[in-house]
Amino acid sequence: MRLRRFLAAGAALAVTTAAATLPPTAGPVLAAATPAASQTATAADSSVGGTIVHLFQWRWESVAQECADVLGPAGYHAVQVSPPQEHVVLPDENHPWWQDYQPVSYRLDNTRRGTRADFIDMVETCRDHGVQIYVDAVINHMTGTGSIGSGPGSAGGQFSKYEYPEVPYSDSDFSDCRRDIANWDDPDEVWHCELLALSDLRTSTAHVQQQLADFLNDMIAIGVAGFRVDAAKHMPPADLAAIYGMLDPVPGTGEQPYIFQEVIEGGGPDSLRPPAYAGLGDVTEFRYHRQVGAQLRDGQLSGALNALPGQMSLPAHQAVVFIDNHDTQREDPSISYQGMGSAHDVAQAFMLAHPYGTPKVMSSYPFTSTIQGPPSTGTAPGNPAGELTAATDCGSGDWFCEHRNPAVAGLVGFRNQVGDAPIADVWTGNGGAAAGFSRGDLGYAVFNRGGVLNGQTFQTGLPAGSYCNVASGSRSDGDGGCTGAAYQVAADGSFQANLGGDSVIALHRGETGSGDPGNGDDPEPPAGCEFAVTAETWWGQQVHVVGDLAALGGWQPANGPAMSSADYPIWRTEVALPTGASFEYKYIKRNPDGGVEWESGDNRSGTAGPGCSFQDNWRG
Ligand code: LM2
Ligand code: CA
Repeated sequence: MRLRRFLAAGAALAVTTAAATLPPTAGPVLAAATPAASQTATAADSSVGGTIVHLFQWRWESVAQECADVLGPAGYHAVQVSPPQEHVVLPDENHPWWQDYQPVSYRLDNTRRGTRADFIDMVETCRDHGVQIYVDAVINHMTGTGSIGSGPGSAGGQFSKYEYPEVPYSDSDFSDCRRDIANWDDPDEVWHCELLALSDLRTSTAHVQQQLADFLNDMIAIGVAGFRVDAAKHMPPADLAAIYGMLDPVPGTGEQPYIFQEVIEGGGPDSLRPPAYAGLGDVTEFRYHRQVGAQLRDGQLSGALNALPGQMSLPAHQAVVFIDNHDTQREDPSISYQGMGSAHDVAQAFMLAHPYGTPKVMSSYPFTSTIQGPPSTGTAPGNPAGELTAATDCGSGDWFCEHRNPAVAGLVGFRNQVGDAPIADVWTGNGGAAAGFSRGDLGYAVFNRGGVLNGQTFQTGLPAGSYCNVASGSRSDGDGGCTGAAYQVAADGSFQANLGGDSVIALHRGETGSGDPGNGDDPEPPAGCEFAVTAETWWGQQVHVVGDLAALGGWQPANGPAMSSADYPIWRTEVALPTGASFEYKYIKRNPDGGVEWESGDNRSGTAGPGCSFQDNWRG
């Protein structure tokens, strides 16, 4: 069900052919609450949406700047921003990020991400650059029982649990079941008891529905074009249908806001599963993270391809897909940028190139504790709102900015360029750790989570020519050359390449250009990096190097390259790593019985390049 234009402004630069194949601007939707209606595929609703990026916890000023500098030019369609309403303030827990998920009122006046004026400026600036704002809408509940039981909130509003005079809500506006959900298979409990002890709104009443619609319409009037509905699974579809039905069209486009609902698939009856909500708007497809994400993490590219779409719970046009989100990063950290680096980029790039679902790119900040708030220059209580650092300063180490990495940003443009062109020319290799496919005759992308693969030929549907690898650069405006590698596609549509470990090559018609060296060879062969560590061991122990690149075992002790003891007590090995890759690593001692001893302290870090050599001392 599509409510939005597929192409962001940045993609308008792209070359010709795709335009004809792109879906037209779809008309308004909603209202059709029956799943049956949504399963009738039409040309319009079989399309999937443009790329969303979740700028988790970014301040409004930084989002605005990013729309202008990065997101618009790269072709991102929308930004999911963190909840903007007044929330609890928790100095005792050092202002965790999840303060935002405990609303106190629906005022946008003062969160640590900025003021209402900043919010309005962000929406307008982004819109001017062709990027929409989607708000994370917390409408199932208000505050919880925790460190703070009463106000003031971030904008000064008074409250206590079940009493929120600013809205206003009072005791009778909350569900009768005043305890945590116990039976997750019982829809009545899941809908009407408390999630995490958060006061559960009686969303079936006219008063509550009106307050929620007023809150959402206030943001629509500002120009907000869509919503992630937080904890949608905890509200009956009928209540949601009533609320969505009260929403105004988005000014400017006249379309109804885009809605995607967070429904985490668990066990339980069909009424609690994603398809039950899909008639109302799109739905998060957690199987993508769980199944496709895990396979990409484990280097099973062919498995990831095979899972789509058959092993998903939703048809492509109703699913919002992601490799990780702000919750899974913390609760199920099996795949995220933290610790996975370039492997995570490969996974997000795969998601962008594949036509299944509306992709949501995660952009996050490093953390050592799961509750840690966003990077802030002030500390509580001296700076109670917590002054966030500028997220656009990606090099400072405060923010990861995954969405800027070439393999991610470049694949956003790829996705826009290929539109809904079908998958073709499927290739898998490297023992299933690499896979590639065409999107019609508009683009070709290949992904490798295994080791280096030299001199491979790939069959594409592209016309002969010289193409920029958009995963490593773009066409330079000055001389028509590529800023990264270029590949020559021959008259029969094939090209040859050396595929680095943990790497992506993506070619499309919108980014052609002559390349350096211009013959289709990867100009950056993998670098052989030497690792040497002085480490005393007992007889039978074996030293390995382990790190976040696939060639370093992806942090799996069993997969890290073994080192030679020929120069004992110096242990040595040489490992081929993707040139330019920054990585983290550590040494481990493996005992004959399989037990592992890690060296102490922080991860070590390095960058692969010509002559790379790392001389270290074991840290006991
Ligand atoms: C979501 N989707 O349905 C969000 O994606 C998720 O991040 C939210 O939880 C959750 N629903 C509620 O909106 C986060 C965070 C929780 C945190 C809540 C509320 O993951 O840890 O719960 O926000 O701030 C915290 C405490 C919890 C306590 C609760 C109420 O961790 O132990 O429950 O506050 O005080 C007693
Ligand atoms: Ca509820």
